[in-house]
This record gives sequence, C-alpha cells and structure tokens, in this order.
Amino acid sequence: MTKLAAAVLLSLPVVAVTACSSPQHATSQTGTTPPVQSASPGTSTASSPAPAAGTLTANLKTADGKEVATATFDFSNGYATVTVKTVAAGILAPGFHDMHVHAVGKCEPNSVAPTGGPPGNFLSAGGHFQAPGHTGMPESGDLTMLEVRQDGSAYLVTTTDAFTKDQLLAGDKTALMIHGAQNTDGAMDRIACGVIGAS
Ligand SMILES: [Cu+2]
Repeated sequence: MTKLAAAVLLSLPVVAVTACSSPQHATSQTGTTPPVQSASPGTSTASSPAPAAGTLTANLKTADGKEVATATFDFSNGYATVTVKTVAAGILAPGFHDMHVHAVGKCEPNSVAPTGGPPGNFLSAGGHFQAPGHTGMPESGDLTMLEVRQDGSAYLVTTTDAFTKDQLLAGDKTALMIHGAQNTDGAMDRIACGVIGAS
C-alpha cells in the first residue's frame, strides 16, 4: 500500500504540470484519480528515506552590522542548491573569497572560538561544518569560492550533497561565512556571516 501511495504522490506533480501545459484539461480534472505509473529507476530510493526537502536562508552581515548578502539553500532531489547574492555593493573586496558552512550558528563580532583563544570577528561560529560521521577533506561545509566583481557585487549558484537540511539545523545550527579576498593579508579573516535557518 505504501508503495502505491508513493507512486500516486510521485505522479501528482506530473499531473499538475500536464494541467498547466494543456489548457483543455485545466478545469474539471481535479477530482479524478491520476493514473498510477511506476517511478523511473532514477527516482527510486527504497532502501533509505529521502532527506527532507525545503529551503533554508541566511542573511550575511559584516562585523559592523552591514547587510552584505543573502543566501538560500534549496534542498531537493538529494542535494542542496546554494545561491548567494550580494545586497549591497562596495563592501566585499573584488576577487575570490573562500566561503564555507561553519559548525556553530552564531555570528558574533569580537567573539571567542569554541576552542578558546583570543577573540576575533565571528570566531564563535567555530570551524568548518562536518556532517555527522564525516571526516577529512573536503569538509562537509566547504563550498566553491565566491567571485566578487570590481564593484563589490557577487552572485553565485552552486550545488552540494555534502549535508542535508536537517543536519544544518541540528544542535547549535550552522552559519554561512564569507572570508577575505584570496591572496590578501586578510584572506582568512571572517568578513560576513549569517546564521542558517528556516526561511
Ligand atoms: Cu570559513
């Protein structure tokens, strides 16, 4: 029964799309039972439950509180589509910036790392996020670099399957961090930070 129900559920979006693209069926078809079709091999995940779908967001600010970028994490089809877009020019230095998901959902200027030591901007966000059971490189929170244009603007869309939505929200939650421009003295600095949360 559950397999049949799943097949019916899977077929629903197809019916909706068909309705949208076929004006002659756009009304009067809502009460009918959609035909049951077997799922294509690529969509079958019988051995493990599919990770939760949905969207998470982060609003990244500088240490002095300026809003600099927004990020969304769209989870579907077993991976995350990460979109980062600046909301203000002239803040990020032009060039390539390291960007990662960090292990603690805190974005505090002049804070101390979980492991101690002298304070610094956004240090309480900890190191790079590692999904439970994952060790080594690349770390789960590693993302591709953010290329910032000459005016300080940037727009990036990338994908990763290194973490799930639930993992980013578990425990202390997580934060998205943009570091300084590559090959500058401040390359390792933490320039902008946003706690990743439900939108
Ligand atoms: Cu980082």
